[in-house]
Amino acid sequence: MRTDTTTTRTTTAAGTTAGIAAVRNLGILAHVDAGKTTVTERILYLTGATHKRGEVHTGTTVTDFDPQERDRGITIFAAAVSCAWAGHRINLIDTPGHVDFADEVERCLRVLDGAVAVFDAVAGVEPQSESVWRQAERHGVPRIAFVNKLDRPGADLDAAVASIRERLHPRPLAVHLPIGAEDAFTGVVDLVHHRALIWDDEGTLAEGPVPADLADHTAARRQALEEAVAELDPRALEEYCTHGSLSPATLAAALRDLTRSGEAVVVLGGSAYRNRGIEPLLDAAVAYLPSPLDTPPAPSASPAPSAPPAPSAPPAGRDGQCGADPQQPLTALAFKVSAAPTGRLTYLRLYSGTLRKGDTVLDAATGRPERIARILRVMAGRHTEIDHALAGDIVAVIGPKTVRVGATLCDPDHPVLLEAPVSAEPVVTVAVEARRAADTDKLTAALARLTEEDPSLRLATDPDTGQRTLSGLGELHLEVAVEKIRREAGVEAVVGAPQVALREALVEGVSNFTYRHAKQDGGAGQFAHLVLDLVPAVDGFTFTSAVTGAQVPREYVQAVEAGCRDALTEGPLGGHPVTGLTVTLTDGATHPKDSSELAFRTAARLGLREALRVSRLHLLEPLAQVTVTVPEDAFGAVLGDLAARRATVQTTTTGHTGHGGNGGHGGTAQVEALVPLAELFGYASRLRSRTQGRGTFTTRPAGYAPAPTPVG
Ligand SMILES: Nc1nc2c(ncn2[C@@H]2O[C@H](COP(=O)(O)OP(=O)(O)OP(=O)(O)O)[C@@H](O)[C@H]2O)c(=O)[nH]1
Ligand SMILES: [Mg+2]
Repeated sequence: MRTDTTTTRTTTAAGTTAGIAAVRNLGILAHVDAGKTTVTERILYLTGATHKRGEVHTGTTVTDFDPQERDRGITIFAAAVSCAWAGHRINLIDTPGHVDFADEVERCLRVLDGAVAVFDAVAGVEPQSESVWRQAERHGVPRIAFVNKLDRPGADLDAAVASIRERLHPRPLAVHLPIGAEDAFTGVVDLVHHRALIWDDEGTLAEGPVPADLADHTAARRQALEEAVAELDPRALEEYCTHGSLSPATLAAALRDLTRSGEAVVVLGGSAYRNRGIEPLLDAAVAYLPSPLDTPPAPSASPAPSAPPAPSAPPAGRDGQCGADPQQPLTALAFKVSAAPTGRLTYLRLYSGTLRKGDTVLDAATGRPERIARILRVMAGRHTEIDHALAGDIVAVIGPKTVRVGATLCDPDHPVLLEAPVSAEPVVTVAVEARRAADTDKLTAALARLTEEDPSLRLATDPDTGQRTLSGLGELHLEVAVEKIRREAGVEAVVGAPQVALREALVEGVSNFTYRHAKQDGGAGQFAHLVLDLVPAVDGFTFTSAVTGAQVPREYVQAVEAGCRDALTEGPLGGHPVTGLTVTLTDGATHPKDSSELAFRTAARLGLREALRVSRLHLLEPLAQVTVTVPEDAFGAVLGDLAARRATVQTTTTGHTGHGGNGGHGGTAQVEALVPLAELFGYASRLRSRTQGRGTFTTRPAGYAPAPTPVG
């Protein structure tokens, strides 16, 4: 992340539980271009973290600081910044909206306690908003919704709320009513506190009574809100039944509980670009979203077999206990590493304990000690050095040299391993080589550094050609990676044509496949005898054992499973990963002297390889769910082009006037289709030329399907 910054030194207030309760680890999530970075920028301005409002289109925002982000006008790397609002510390993470960087969002979601989901008031819920919403749901991260761009022609808060209800959550609770529409949008009625919030052209907020012409509308909306809340919250119901209405305090308390339990989603409105709606958004984040104390402790995993220390129990749990206790031994997750050659920054979320400058901590997975030379709070445009950080906080540290993304850093006397964020499997591969042979080593080092920062990038060597290959989540992902190497390491790379990552799936297995591994070349021999059944499965790989301990001891059975996994990395059709099968160990035999775990693992690897060679498999290719939005006059050409790309068209909608579309002035059409990813290379520029730049499309990974058999 930022490395070109000055460092200032400050002292911190002594940490208390009250201090932790005032922390909000907040993510900004949405579809590409909904306005996340603009919202973040306005938050930093309002909280005094910056003194000017940067803009995405002029490349002057705090969080899109990478030169590629500024050039492309999109967020690529998640950026964490701290600021203060109403006595609270907000650690804000601006995330990328483009699907190729979804892994970055996934890692951030692991360390967030709450999120603001941003929506475009014209487009409503867009495909990638739905994806990140589900991602947040999987992580149990409570959300509030901000319907942005209410200044745009065609903006409609009610329609956006309806699309949230239809696609994301059955209970969106709008707490704002817009004042003025489109270009004349000037503010909102705050239904909870029954007041008008109006911003002037400079973005200065004035609070006043609800305008007379909106009184009836406000009363009706307030009553509807009270009824919806009373229906969900028992305490509110009691008050509503007794008094026929709810006090602002009861309403706010209920909204907080419903947000945290996920039973309802508070919806606010505004226009970040016009500086309208950000103060109430911050107030709502502080009031409704949880603090680290309200968040259950991070899930811990069992230790890797190679990890020397035996991990202890994870930090104290929910159930009335503290989710983030500074007195407990240290546990922290490294969720982001910036491995720039000028200095390595490791971003940590502290789950328990206190981290002090100069501490030596343990990387639980590798067993390596790491010294924390400096602790930094990342502010807009600079870093503030602090001498300690408490449970619940997000900070960056300097010192650790080898910590990778997903590592747990903990107290060496209390080792614990947190579950690492799950990384998406790469679907696109390119061959890369240095333009000048002399740069080959430099390129390899730069590529290796990139994969440390971004585990969804994988580096390999093609077994046939010996070429270095880089795999990632999409064309843009790889393009950005190669460009980063050029800019930061000064190495020009030649990149091959993109290839999709294929898989091999079992169609018809074999049973009673016998394999005997016996080696006798002086010294200790190797002996293992196995009988395997291979059966197709819907997805993935499952191993089962039907042998008794007398036939094959338990530790050898585990070695057999490990050996099978080794074999599945390269299938018989073309060396692609193998999936969609269940392997059962049905029989086996050992030798009193020559059997070992190694012998069984080797036997399983070689045996399953052979069993796969005599089984029937087919190739699978990755699919993408594609939403294309185009002007109606280009619809026919776009459909024809999709058909030529082996698309399965699912729905088509014509005569859009905005909502769910790209916000054009009527006459837009939308196509939803499943398209093989291999057919989408270069689609962005093709669509641009077919629609004179007016078409847009978004993709989402949609699993795998059988690939057509190559002719000849
Ligand atoms: N009219 C209008 N435009 C806005 C508003 N907020 C943001 N924009 C514009 O929308 C575009 C995208 O805004 P960003 O803030 O970069 O959106 P983002 O969600 O961060 O985009 P990615 O990070 O690339 O996913 C920019 O041109 C903004 O100036 C708004 O309230 N009204
Ligand atoms: Mg952005």
